[in-house]
Amino acid sequence: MEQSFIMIKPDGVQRGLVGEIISRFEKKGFSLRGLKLMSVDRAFAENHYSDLAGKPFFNGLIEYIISGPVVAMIWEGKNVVATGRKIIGATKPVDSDVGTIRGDFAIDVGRNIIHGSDSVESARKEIALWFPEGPVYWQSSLHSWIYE
Ligand code: IDP
Ligand code: MG
Repeated sequence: MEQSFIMIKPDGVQRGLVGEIISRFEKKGFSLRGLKLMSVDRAFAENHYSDLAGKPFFNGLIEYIISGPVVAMIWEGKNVVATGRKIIGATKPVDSDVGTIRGDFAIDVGRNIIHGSDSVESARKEIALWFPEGPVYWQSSLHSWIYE
C-alpha cells in the first residue's frame, strides 16, 4: 500500500493545529504508520529540502523549519500521495481552495503549516530520511469498511 511523508511545520505546531490536521487524514480513512514530535537541525532540514537549494527563499525556508518542533508522520492508503496533496492544498495559500488545510488555516507561502510528499518516489526518500527505524505496521480493523 502507498505511503506518504506528512510533516506539520513549526507554525502548525505553535498554532495548535496538530489534532485538526491528524483528524483530517484519519477521517479520510488513511492509516497512521509513524508519528513523532521532533526538532531538526539545519543540515537535516537542508537535506530534506535539497531539491530547493538555490531558490531565493531557501535560507528563509530552512530558518522556518528549524524554528521549532515539527510533527513527522507516515500515512498509508490507496493514492495517499496525490490525495494527501489535495487535502493539504496548493503551495501558496492564496491559491489553496477553502476546505484544504492551507486554504483554511494559512495566509503566507512561507507559513503554510504543512508538508506533504509530491510523488511516490519523494515519499520513499523522505520516509527513509525521517523514519530510519521504518514504519509501524498494524492492520486497521476498519479496512473492509474503507476499501471494497
Ligand atoms: P510544497 O510544500 O507545496 O511541496 P515546494 O515548492 O516544494 O512546495 O516548496 C517547499 C516549501 O517552501 C513550501 O511549502 C513553502 O513553505 C516554501 N516556499 C515555496 N515557495 C516559496 C516562496 O516563493 N516564498 C517563500 N517560501 C516558499
Ligand atoms: Mg514540495
